[in-house]
Amino acid sequence: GHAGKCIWFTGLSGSGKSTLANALEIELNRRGYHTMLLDGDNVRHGLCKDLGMGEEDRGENIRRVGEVARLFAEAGIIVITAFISPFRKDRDAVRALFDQDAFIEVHVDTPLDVCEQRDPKGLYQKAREGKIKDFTGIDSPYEPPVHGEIVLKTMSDNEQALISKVVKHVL
Ligand code: GGZ
Repeated sequence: GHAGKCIWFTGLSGSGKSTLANALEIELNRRGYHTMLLDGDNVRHGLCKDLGMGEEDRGENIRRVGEVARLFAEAGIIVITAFISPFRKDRDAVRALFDQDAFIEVHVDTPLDVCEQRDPKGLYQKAREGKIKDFTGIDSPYEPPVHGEIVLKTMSDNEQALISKVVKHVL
């Protein structure tokens, strides 16, 4: 067995968090590690379906995810999470649940204008039109990590290079 950990991806909508989290999970599984991937798709429709996108609800979303991540990590699983988690205080509160080397904060650092250009779900456009309120980067803040373990520059490195950067730090 190995010590469980939490690899916490944070970044804007459309930054590439989910793509990278998925690729990381595949790579860790290939190496024989047990993983659990938590993201909006499997959390916001279930565990957190009562929560919205205001600051307080986002805080509660991140708190619940953090507690679930700790439970899985205690069972020796490598937990990978992919949430915007825009508020530093919420990420720091999750960090405090883990031993120092068991929480790895990964900033998926893609510029807002690039995320907005990609706009895979048309959400930025809707936010600009005022059809979605409290949209991160538009009318709700994103506070980048200041003491995060890893920064991934998706504009300058390919996916393989980004994943191996995380793998080296985790194993
Ligand atoms: C940001 C929003 C919003 C608002 C809906 N602001 O890129 P996506 O679409 O697939 O992922 C985003 C997801 C954000 O959920 P999280 O649980 O990651 O947020 S947080 O960590 O802040 O709790 C986006 C979509 O939901 N989405 N409304 N207002 N993103």
